[in-house]
Amino acid sequence: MSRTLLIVKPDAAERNLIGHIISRLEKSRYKIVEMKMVRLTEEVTRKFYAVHEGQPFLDDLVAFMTSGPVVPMALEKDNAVEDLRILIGATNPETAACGTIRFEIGKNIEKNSVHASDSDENAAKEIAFFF
Ligand code: 3AN
Repeated sequence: MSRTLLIVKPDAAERNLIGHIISRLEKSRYKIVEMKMVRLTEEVTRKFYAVHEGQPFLDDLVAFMTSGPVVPMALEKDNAVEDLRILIGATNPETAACGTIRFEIGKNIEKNSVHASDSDENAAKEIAFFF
């Protein structure tokens, strides 16, 4: 078993899609081991996205992620990180594979509905960041 972190982003929470995302996760055999609804501050969001420091999209991303509540959750499953990246699809919903969560409900590259850790190392860091 391994763990990963998923965040339901403000665009999905605002459209009442939290339950839908949880259902997709549970049907894909993820066990929710931690979960909470939080309103992120600018400071916390900049810390979370520190790897994107200097990127032209960072200010917009921070504004978006602080625009409404988000739902971080720690998820457990075999091969949790890799399988979740497949389930959510590419960063840009326009190029995300058919059937992925971002293909299904993502609006654009910024409002792409969910975040998921991209490595086991980052998953451990991101879970510790929120829980
Ligand atoms: P992913 O969420 O697929 O791991 P990252 O970590 O490269 O993608 O990017 C983090 C977040 O930053 C994305 N989820 C997206 O909201 C935003 N983002 C990434 N690249 C761009 C871009 N070129 N323009 C606007 N927003 C972006």
